[in-house]
Amino acid sequence: NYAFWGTQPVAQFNEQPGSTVTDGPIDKPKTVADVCKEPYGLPQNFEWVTCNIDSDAELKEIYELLSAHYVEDDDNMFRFAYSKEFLRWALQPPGYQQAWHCGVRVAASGKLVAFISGIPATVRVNACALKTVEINFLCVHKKLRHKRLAPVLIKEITRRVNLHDIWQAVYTAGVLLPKPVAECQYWHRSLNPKKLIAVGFSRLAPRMTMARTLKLYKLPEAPQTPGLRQMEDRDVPQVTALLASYLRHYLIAPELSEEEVRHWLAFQADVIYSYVVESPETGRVTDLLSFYTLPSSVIGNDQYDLLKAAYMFYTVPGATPLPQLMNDALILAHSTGHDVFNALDIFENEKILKELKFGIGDGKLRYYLFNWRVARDIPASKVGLVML
Ligand code: MYA
Ligand code: JJ1
Repeated sequence: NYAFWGTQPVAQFNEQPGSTVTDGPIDKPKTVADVCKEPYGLPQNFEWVTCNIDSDAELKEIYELLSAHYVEDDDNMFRFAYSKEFLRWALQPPGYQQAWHCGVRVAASGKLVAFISGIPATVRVNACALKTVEINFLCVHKKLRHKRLAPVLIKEITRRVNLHDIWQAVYTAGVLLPKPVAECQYWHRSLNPKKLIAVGFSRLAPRMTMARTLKLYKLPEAPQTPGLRQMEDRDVPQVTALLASYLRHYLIAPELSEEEVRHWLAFQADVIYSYVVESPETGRVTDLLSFYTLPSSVIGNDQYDLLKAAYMFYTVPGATPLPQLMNDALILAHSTGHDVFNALDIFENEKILKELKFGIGDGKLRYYLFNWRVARDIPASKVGLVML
């Protein structure tokens, strides 16, 4: 019973994948000439705007909308608090379109009350490299919820993307919609257990004291892999090749140009932390490790208002075993002030999360494709795409 999603070119729950189904588009083929040139109608008193991320004032408006109204956990204890610098990084990759930073304002006051964004990306799904848009940051002000504004935002961004002759999209959400191509599980590794317990993110395990808990999660001060250092611009060609050969093993993964690798993996404190292992013998880059910073507001706690979380981004084990590389990621995230390290059970993570003292979270992340059918669902361990 999905009044909106039942009308869209997405896989539906009732479809039984027969053995003859092959990957391909769901809609009949269209051209840019078929696309409506006028924006969708909004309810009276609202107007469309294209947001200019380069403007500090406009970026601040998006930041404030998301800080107060974006994704919360199931118990409404934490809400994602993407920083302004992070939003710039997330929304301005190579080839970004300003028209895909799409807002809704109240006409009279000019107040920004809704947002949706898309960025261009080539994503390979099974054997097909798709020119797609990655949709993210869909948000409607809490006072305007359940008025069917979200479907209008989705149809408008679809129109704006279709005008660029792009017909497929990728998106992730915590909620269940028709119909995930993959379902992934969040895992969490405590870095600052005392604070995590104080804010209700985690609990003292049965028969554990605070002292034993601190000892359990204690980490060395410095990374342990010889040759590990911050990634630099000169590493981009080798990192691009290393990533490409790694991502080939996954059924859904981005295809990244050197320019995109430079954008997504340039070290930027408090946004994206990226490190490489340079072989002391050959001087070649053998491994990559990266995580991004996404704090969450702590709702209604008088001791703390922000939880600083690191999220695993692209990590490629080459000469270094993955558990050792990930342990260095934990050490680096801790020493850069993060309280918790979050990861999904994608890539080869499932095998190593337990030994690194991750615990299972209460959140899931579903991956979706728009206007693309796949013959088979993709298991989490075959997902090689990280969305912010
Ligand atoms: S996921 C993050 C989404 N944001 C949040 O969760 C922030 C907090 N929540 C809100 O701001 C609102 O609750 C939102 C819904 C805006 C989510 N993705 O207006 P409504 C369907 C897709 O009355 P509201 C992210 O950013 C719902 O099933 N659809 O509801 C990726 C119902 O449809 P149906 C969703 O609560 C976004 C309809 O909306 C989501 O006021 C990818 C109700 O609308 C959701 N997360 O607003 C978007 N949540 O009747 C799709 C609810 O069928 C992109 N709904 O059940 C598709 C590709 C487009 C480009 C294509 C190019 C080719
Ligand atoms: O962060 C999440 N859950 C936490 C907090 C739970 C608070 C109560 N609901 C959690 N904590 C337990 C950790 C513990 C650490 C020590 C070891 C044992 C485990 O489980 C969850 C993920 O698990 N986060 C969310 O629910 C946020 C929303 C996730 C969907 C994201 C949608 C993104 C959309 C845009 O692309």
